Amino acid sequence: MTMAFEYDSPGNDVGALRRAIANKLVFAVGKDPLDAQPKDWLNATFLAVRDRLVERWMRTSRAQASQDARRVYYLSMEFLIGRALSNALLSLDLYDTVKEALDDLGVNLDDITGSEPDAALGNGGLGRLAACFMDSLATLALPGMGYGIRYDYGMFKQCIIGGQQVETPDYWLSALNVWEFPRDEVHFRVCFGGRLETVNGKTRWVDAQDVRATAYDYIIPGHGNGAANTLRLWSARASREINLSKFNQGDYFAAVEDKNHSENVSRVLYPDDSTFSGKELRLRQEYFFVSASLQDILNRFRRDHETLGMLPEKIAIHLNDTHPVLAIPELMRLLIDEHNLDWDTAWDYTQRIFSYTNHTLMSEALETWPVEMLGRLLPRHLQIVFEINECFLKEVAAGGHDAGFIRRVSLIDEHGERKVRMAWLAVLASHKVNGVSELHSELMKQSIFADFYLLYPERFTNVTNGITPRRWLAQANRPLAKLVDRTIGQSWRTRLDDLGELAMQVDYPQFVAEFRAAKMANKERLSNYVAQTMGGYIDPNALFDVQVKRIHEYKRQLLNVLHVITRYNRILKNPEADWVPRVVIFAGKAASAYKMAKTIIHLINDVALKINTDPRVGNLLKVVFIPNYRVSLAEIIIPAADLSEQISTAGLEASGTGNMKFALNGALTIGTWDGANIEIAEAVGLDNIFIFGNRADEVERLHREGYNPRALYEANPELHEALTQLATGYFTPEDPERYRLVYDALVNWGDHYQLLADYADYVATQDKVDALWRQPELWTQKAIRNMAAMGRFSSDRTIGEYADRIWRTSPIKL
Ligand code: 26V
Repeated sequence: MTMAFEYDSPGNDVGALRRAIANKLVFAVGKDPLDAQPKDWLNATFLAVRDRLVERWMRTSRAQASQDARRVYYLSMEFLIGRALSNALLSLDLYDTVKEALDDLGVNLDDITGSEPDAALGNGGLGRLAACFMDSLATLALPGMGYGIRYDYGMFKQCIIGGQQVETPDYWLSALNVWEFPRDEVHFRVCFGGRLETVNGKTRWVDAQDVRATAYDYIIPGHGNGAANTLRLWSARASREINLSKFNQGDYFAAVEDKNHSENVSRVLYPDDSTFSGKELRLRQEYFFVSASLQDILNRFRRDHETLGMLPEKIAIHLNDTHPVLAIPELMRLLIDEHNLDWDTAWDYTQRIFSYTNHTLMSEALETWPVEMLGRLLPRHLQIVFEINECFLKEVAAGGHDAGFIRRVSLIDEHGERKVRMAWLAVLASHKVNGVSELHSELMKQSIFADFYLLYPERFTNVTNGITPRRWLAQANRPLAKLVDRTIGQSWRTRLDDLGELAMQVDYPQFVAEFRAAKMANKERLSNYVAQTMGGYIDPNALFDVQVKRIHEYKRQLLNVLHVITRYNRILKNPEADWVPRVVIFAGKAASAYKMAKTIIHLINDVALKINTDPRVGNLLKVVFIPNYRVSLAEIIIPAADLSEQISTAGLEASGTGNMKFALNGALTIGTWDGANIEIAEAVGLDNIFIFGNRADEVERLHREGYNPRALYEANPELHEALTQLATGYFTPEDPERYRLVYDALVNWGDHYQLLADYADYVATQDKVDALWRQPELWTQKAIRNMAAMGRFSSDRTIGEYADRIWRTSPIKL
């Protein structure tokens, strides 16, 4: 006879949590409270909080299985999650309770949350978007999960030494990794290499080498809805611990080397989101996680269904950019080779299952894998891609298209070394393809996918990005969140449109004053952070002008620097004038091989050093480069911003999501007519945002018809002065040539990102910013209007659109 399965549901009052944390510290962490370090308290608290999520998690899994709703699988090489503890506490509404429980134990919650490492398994916008999407999927109780890679090393840590970026590895997995559940029993073989054999008309992939993908599960809590979803990340294990024959021959190191080699697949995140480099290890990573995920998905489906007949009704697989596109030939292979479906059925299923999001139009980031490499590593997949291409090109030819068109749409680029065009494959195999802002989705149809748009216009759509208000307001900005709660209640956390009610508050001086006080508290917090980590004082009364994002030429941190230099020159010429004191804040990482991006960091620091130590300037202008930008640092910087710099060359920033985070936290935007800036401008009204510069069509026209940056340089005295200072080593007399190439790139080599074309308008618009800052009431009213208009930019709205229009799935009942 079996006993009834009984366990203790954990309690949620202060006493229960205090005992739970104490128990975890002693019995799970194994520490005497007298010796416990902050890290030990963090782990104990983690484990206690995690217990409060597990029931929801199990209930959600069961509900998903029993209701047999269509499940969404979000495939992404990157999930830039950040810290988990505060987020979990907020989702359970246990923040204050746990704080009190820890207080009773003599421990400060904010001290220990600060010692949690970020899960930095992503580069920037694309990875952070995936993390916001996981939060919204769970909060909307949608049946779905994320799949990715459990990198041993995440995004590198950035130090600034002598003004320059130095990278160090980010080993984020500590010995006791309390947030993940290792699932040793969930593992799949992933094969590489080998050759193809045909037996009785059936293709077999033989003599391959394999690695084992092992699952690690992460709980993604829904906000206040009792749901919790799963993020499953794969880690590589050697399929044999050591090579026994080598071991027996006495070559211990060679034996262990093999193991290392296969486990290297999940070792490290590629820390570059600017250029595609075609490294074989990267291709292995892509296939590794895609193959394991698809085997897992099909396994789960077959557990609950007799046949594969319902597969396309019951699952949707989303491709976050082209990085997981090998999922397409992998699904075809599994359906045909392992499950005996015929080609046409497999292709029909594939097209109904997949959808794809494009995140960039920049040609240097587009993935194209050499046919030679694909054939060597994944011979069966290459064969399938060739076959898809053959069917497709036949159809295109039958449609009467000419040879030029056929060459352009072919999945194989035949210029020089033959390459597979992954974006083409994604579009061809998906029923829906979306861009991430209105403008980007339009440009996508007119530029890279113009030919495919002609063939399949109904496939193309837009889903504008969004951000989770839980992390980016409730968690990051407690002073402002509390004010909003007091004023309109808490519903905005899951219905961000409710912030609209704040608009009327602009007429209530009490609210306006409290809004300003919240901003001031956040600026003081940032000022303290800067003092503690870098030394040096920044005055919270100054205007905080902030540009934080990856360093990339198209994002134009250099344009910002040109404005800083201009402002410095103006102050020196007229030190007694009534200047608006500003602190210009930068942060962001440069890809390690991206020379110009690294030079820009160096320049910012050199300019900062000169300006910050110039007694003639004093507090009128300070420049700060805050090292090691990451999610947890963004949570400190963004709430403290007065001005948000979103100044990419129009047409080049697909959406931007930082722009939304700043506006939600009561900063005003200075930005170009690009990406989601446009939709933000439409939401807040042109009176409440600073737009400048050429629009995408004008940028494109200048590009086509020729553009003369030198003429602009010669015609504008302030621009001339700033650029000459760069060229002649004004900021670095000890090394006068240091920025000569920067000058050349702008003045002599065509200024590819058209900084000089926008310079004058940018500087004039910065003057308008100053003018508004002198009217603090008006400034704050506009900031409030910005915040009030951010409803549309919740990732709940974004995910709702994906669910309705692309995945065709709906929430489960809990
Ligand atoms: C690209 C590459 C290129 C090759 C190797 C590795 C690698 C890794 C990541 C990427 C992603 C580049 C695309 C990207 O991050 N796009 C950003 O996506 C955001 C979310 O949609 C959007 O807000 C940003 O505007 C867009 O730049």
